Parts: sequence; structure tokens; C-alpha cells
Amino acid sequence: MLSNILKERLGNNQYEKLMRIDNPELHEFIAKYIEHCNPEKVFVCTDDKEDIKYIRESAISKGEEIKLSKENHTIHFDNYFDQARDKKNTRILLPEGVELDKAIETGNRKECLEEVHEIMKDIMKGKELFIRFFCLGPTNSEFSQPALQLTDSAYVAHSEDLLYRLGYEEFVRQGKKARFFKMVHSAGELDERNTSKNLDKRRVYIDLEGDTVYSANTQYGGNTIGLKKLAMRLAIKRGLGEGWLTEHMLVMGIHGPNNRVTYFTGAFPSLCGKTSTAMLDNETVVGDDIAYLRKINGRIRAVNVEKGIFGIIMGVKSEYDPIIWNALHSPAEIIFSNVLMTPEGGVHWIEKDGEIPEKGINHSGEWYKGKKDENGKEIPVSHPNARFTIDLENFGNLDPALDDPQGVEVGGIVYGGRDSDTWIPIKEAFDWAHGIIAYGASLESESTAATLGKVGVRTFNPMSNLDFMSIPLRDYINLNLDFVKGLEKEPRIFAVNYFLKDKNGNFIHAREDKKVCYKWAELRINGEVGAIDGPTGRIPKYEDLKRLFREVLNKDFTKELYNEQFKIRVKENIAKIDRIEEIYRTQVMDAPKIIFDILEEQRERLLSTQAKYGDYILPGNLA
Ligand code: SPV
Ligand code: MN
Repeated sequence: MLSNILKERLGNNQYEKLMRIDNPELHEFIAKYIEHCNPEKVFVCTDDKEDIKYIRESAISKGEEIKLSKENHTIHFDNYFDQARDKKNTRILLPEGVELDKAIETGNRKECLEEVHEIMKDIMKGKELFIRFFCLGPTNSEFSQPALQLTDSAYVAHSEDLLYRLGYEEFVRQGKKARFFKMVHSAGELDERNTSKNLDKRRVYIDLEGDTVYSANTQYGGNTIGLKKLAMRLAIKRGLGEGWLTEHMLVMGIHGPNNRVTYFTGAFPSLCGKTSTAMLDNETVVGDDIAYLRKINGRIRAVNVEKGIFGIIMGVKSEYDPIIWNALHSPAEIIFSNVLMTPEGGVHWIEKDGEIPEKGINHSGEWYKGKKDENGKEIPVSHPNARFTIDLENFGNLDPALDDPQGVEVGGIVYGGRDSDTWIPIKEAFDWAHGIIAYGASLESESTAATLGKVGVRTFNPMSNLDFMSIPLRDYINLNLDFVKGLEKEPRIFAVNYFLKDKNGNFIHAREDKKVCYKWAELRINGEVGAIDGPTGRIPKYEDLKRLFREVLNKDFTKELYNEQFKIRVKENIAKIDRIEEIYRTQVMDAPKIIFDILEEQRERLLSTQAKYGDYILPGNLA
């Protein structure tokens, strides 16, 4: 009998904790995977401080994390070949006859379930299984999604403490009613460095029908922290049925004149400045990675699904990211991953302030300056996708709305990718559909180190959400388009680009310049500045930016620089439309006609302006 299995495998203490949750479906699921994965020991983690402490201590005692010299800081390493999301082996499982777009990796549900169960048979032998309960989004809210995590990695279980709201009491409260996401993870066999060994059997399989994700033989957070990118795919599917959105978006408050706060959400592919935008100084952060959006009382409202940051550490410098820098140097609980651990128990990463240490231990093992990989390429001091994990409560700029069950009202939505030659630094869409199609659904980004594979290739990434898409793009885009129906007030949509380069390949704006773009957008939303209608959207006027550059950054913004940054690059924009149209025509199933209409209108506008002013159009020509 079920209760016998559980009693026997859990022991009294853990059994009682589990039984406080009155949900037979939950008990059955747990019993099934205890039998299947066969751990030696099981720990049921409640919201109790002592339980949570046990998780962190286990990560250290089992060697998945190493204590650093600074109080509360630890470091974790993933296998050298397990440093990013594994797109190839991450699949959405589809029953016979169901199809998704080509760009989405899928697998036959029956076959893949068999395969992953085979891989996971007895996979936890000799290990301890941690059972954890969380709530995605604020608790006690329309947004709340309860989630269950089973994992044999104390590092994963510990990371989730810093990143998610505790949910054991929420499960107790909801009892049989809970419709929860289920995540089963095993790091698999570990090598002498305590990193996953059987990477050839690395799998991340998303079973939409079962609301379950299986993740095996990997430790990298993006593949394993079930509540992050794994539950995200389940939520996208659930939201489609219920009319809400799950977005790869930051949520932040931009502070306007007279203490006004206007909230923005922003979608950026990985390694394109999402976290550093969310952490702009003098603004407030609600979230930096995943948001749920709902229509409530005629407005779009958003919550941070998480409550912590699993952020990229490369490039974090005291000068550019003072807030993150300070948090990383505080005694807050932090897990560093895949950075260099110095012999003194400190840490170093790419582009950190100060000298690169001579040696230490990093993602490649023992490391010294000049160390080369098997292809003769120099191994950097840390992996470009190395990260830090920290609770947002450690940030002075945390917005008070983080846990508001109502979320925040979205005033503006921003889309941005890594684009060296096409989009201007900021522009505003003519209307909702234009923004969704010409900006969001047309997003491309030059590829980065956040996923395995080649860096620098221009890749299509609608709403920066393609990697997590679990429904046909057609449905996702339609859901976005329809999201404004019945709204009293529509958010404005903007596109930004922080990555424009000149002929010599140098960025043509300073990192901090983005602050001005957001201040401008905030004023636009509140009707306080005008704009110039251009062929691709509304462009800031020189005088407004000049004033904002002075006010916000105390910098002189020259007309030459404005022209260089904001000139409309006609050919590049048309080439982009050609690429995007081609993708929607050939790779997306039944792409909605409105996509082609809106892109065609944009092409016409570009061509007619080109006929008047040439290939590069200065905003002054359009005013
Ligand atoms: C991203 O790559 O978008 C991240 C980190 O936020 S991961 O958890 O790998 O998805
Ligand atoms: Mn992300």
C-alpha cells in the first residue's frame, strides 16, 4: 500500500511532514518516484528554518558547494561541459498527432517518457532525495502556482531557497485543491569533483500532459532548477488555456517626476542586459527573469515569478553595476557558480575589478593563467555563463511591490536583443499590435554563451521566449495580440538596443546611457514628451534626450551622437523584415496573417522614406 511505502522509505519524522499535506495525488506521485529513483534517504523540507538550514548544510557536506572565506558564501561547480542550458536535449513531449513549430525541440511523448524513466531508474541509489514545496508568484494570489520539486541535488534545493517563495504551508492550505507543477531531477552519478558525469544521458523532458518535468544527469541551474525555466514551459501552456502570459521578462519600477513610479516589463534574450537593466540605480527592481502577466480590472498586471536572482556575473564591475557589486560583497547568502575560487577562498570572474589571480579552481578544475583547453583555446578565469544566486531581499533597490498579490500595473513593455547594426537605441510602437509584431515577435539576438553552441550568430527569438515555448508560436502570438482586448488602458510597447556598433566594431553608446532611454519611455507613457514618427516607430526628439542626459547622467549628449545612434538604417531594417517574414512563412505553422500585414506596412514606410532621404535617415528629416 501507498502509505506503507511512504512510511517505510521516509521514516516517521519525514512521513508526518508529508502527511500534513492532504493531497493523495501528491503522495502517490512522490511514492512513485521514490520507488523508481530509489534514493537511500528522503528529506521532506517544510518552510521551517531548521529544515532549510539542513538543505544548505547538506550541499556543503556532500561537496556540491564549497564554503568560501566570506561568511554565507559558497561556490558550486558544474561539469566543464554542463555550463549552460542544453537546448538539444531539452524537449517538449507531444502525444501522437500533436505538432509544434520546427524551432521547438520536441519528442514523442510515449517514447521519451520511456527513455527518461529508463535513464532515471535507480538513479538516486545511495543518495538523498530532497522534497521541496514552493509557490511561483506571490502566495495567496490569483497569480500563485504551487510547485513540487524532487531532487537529489542539495545545490538545486538550496538554490531554490534563494530564488522562490516557500510553499509548504501553501500546499497544506490548498490540500486536495492544489494543481501543482511537478519537477523530478537527478544530477545522476557524480565525478570526483561532484559534477554530473553521464552527460551523454543528460535529458530535460517536459511533459505538458502530466504537468511534470524530468531532468537528469545535469546540474547547471537552467537545466535543473525546476521552478525556473522548467516550470516556465508548463506555465506557458497552462496560461494559454486560462488567458494569462508567462514571459521571459524583468519587472521594474522607473521613477519619474514627483515620486511617480511607472512599472515596466522587459524581455531580453539571455546575456543581453536583462539583469543589469533590472538593477539600474535609482530605480526599483521587482524581478529580473520571469514574469506572469494577467488582466485584472481592465489593466495588465505583472508579478515576479521568483524572489531571487540567478544572474550572470561576467562583467559585473563596481563602476557599472554598483548595486550587484555591493550585494556580492555583503555577507548575504550567495552561491557563486563556475567562477574562480582563489587559494584564499575568494572569487574572481571575467571583467571583475582588480587583477586576475594567478591560479585557483574554476569550472575547468585546477586553473592557472594561460591554461588551455583541449583545442588549444585559452580558458578564461570564469565561464562566461558563470552566475551568482542571491535572494532579492539583499538589495536596497528592491521594490516594495515584490510580494503584492495583485502585482504591479504594467505601464510599458520593452523588447530588446543583441543587435549590432539595425535597431536604434529606443523607439515606441505606434500601437499594441505593431509593438507585439514588429518588436516582440521580430526579436532577434546575436547568440551568447548562455546556451551551448556557437556565439555571435543572429538568431530569431520572439519575445525572447522561444527557448521556453511549449505551445505553437501562432497561439502564443495570438494570445499576446488579444491580451489588450477589453483593457481600459493599454501599456505602451518599446524596442531597445544597447548593442549598436560603429564601423570599427565599437559600441556607440556607454553602458549607462540606457538609463536615459527608460526615463524617456516613462515620460512618454505619462504624456510628458513628444516624439517623431519614423518608419519603424516613434523616435525621441533630440532636445528631450539632451535634457535627460544632463539630468540623469550629467552628460552632454551631442547632436552628432544622436544622429549616429538614431539614424534609421533602412537597408538593415528591410533585411530584417525579409528574414523575419521568411521565418514566419516557412518555419511557423499557420502564422497569423496580421504578422505579414504589419511587417509589410513597415516595409512600405521604410521604402517610401528611403525614396525621399536615402539609406540612412536622420530623425531631423522626419520631424
Ligand atoms: C537564461 O539563460 O535566460 C537564464 C539563466 O535566465 S537559465 O536559468 O539558464 O535559463
Ligand atoms: Mn532567463
